[in-house]
Amino acid sequence: MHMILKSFSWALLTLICAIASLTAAERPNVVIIYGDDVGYADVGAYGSKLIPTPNIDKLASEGLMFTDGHCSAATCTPSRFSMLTGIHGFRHGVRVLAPNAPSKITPEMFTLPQLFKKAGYDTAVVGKWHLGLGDGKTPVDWNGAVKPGPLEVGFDYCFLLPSTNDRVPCVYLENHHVVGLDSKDPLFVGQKPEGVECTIYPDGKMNPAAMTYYKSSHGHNNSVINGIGRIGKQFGGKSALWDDETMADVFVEKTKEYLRSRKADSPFFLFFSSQDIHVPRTPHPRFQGKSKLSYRGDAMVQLDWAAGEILQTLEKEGLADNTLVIFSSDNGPVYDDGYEDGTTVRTSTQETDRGHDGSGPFRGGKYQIYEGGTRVPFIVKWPGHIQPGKSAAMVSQIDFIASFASLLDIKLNADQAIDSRNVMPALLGKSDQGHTYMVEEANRALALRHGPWKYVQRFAKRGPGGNAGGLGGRELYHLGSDQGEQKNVAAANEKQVGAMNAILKQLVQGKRGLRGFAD
Ligand code: NG6
Ligand code: CA
Repeated sequence: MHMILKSFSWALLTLICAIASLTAAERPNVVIIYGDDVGYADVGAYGSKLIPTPNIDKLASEGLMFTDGHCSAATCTPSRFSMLTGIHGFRHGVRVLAPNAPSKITPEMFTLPQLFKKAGYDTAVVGKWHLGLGDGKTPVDWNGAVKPGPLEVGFDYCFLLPSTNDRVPCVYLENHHVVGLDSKDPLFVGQKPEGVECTIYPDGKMNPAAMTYYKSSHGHNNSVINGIGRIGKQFGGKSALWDDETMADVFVEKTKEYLRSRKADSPFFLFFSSQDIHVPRTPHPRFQGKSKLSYRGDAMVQLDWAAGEILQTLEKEGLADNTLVIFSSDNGPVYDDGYEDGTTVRTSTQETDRGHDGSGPFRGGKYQIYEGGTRVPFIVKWPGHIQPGKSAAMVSQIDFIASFASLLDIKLNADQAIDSRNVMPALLGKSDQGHTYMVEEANRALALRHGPWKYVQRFAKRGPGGNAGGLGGRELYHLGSDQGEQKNVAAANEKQVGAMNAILKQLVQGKRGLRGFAD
């Protein structure tokens, strides 16, 4: 009897363990650590020699490092929009947003955090948003509840840099409210109602001397806040101003608080969206001089530190074993991007940061349709589930929704996340096959990757998502033999150009999205 009981309880225990591990395996925590303007070769593991990134390198050595991993566009807003909705930005005319822009994600769209919520996850975003706030019908009330925003599109918690660090308002937003706002100094963005008294910041155009941190070379010269000229006008909200040099510390601390409050049996999705290494680059003094470059390299050291803090916190809290971590970026590298921070060094043939080329072997960077614009560091780690190594599979962040839907066994409707396709086998390293075709977006240009070929179509005015996109020139590159996109072979391969043009047209005009086509 005793023996029977013993073996029965053993069997029961095994069963419970099996269910528990099955549940854990089916529902890992998911953390996306997202850099801003981090290029392919800004990470040591991807070739950077002058910027130490030991924490991201360790992640790369413990996970799967993609060498053909992409964000969907060469700028922030469309990339983030695509990652969170699984829809290409050009379908909704998504471009870099102004400080006061309304939410680009609208209530009828299905989002990545909503997918996780369907699977019982808690969801959070900490850091840069830049996807717009408010419904566009009534102006956002920065002194009241700022919404709709992340909480209305699937996140349970948010702590945000509302737009970009070079745009106003220079305040943090926690859930619906600006942090540390004093009602006696109300906050306005764009313009101030007449008769209301609040702090007036220097205007960079009239008062360039106010830009004491560094000068703006172009564009960034509206409100000067913390000695830095910004895009857009802010009035009031002085008590709520962020401190640029401690922004990384603040985001890391908020993230740690979030991770410490997690329970082992309840999965979570965390989107850590760093402002590094976007301009104005303002690394904390303890990181200044830590790379062999200038502000840009030091900001990357700061991002690596932040990634390390998050990864160590996962370890300390006992969460690491069941957490799938992704490290990537929203677009390729840029050097001088509007501030005289001394980053850009120009030679007659190249623009780099003291010889450091953040796109590595690829051409171009941020804003551009060449590979450097969207081919970014892309690392996925999930202990026990992903064999460490490298993968050449072509994958994109736009596929996260369909891929996690497959992992979590959730069915997407045909009209949800229409451009997102399941590449989970590639993300887990179970297959070395990524997509056979993929669309890349940049300013006034689209590209189609297909096998070894890349076809680029430029538009005279706006992209096809806007109106009247007149046709510009066509380019064709054979990435198999010319990964640096140096030789446009369109003229010699008219048939290939025609075929790819036809596919791209179908993909762009088709209402069923990329998922509606056989891969
Ligand atoms: C550009 C800004 C640039 C940056 C970019 C958006 C100027 C001259 N340049 O318009 O500094 O803010 O928009 O970057 O204003 S992104 O990473 O958010 O897409
Ligand atoms: Ca960016």
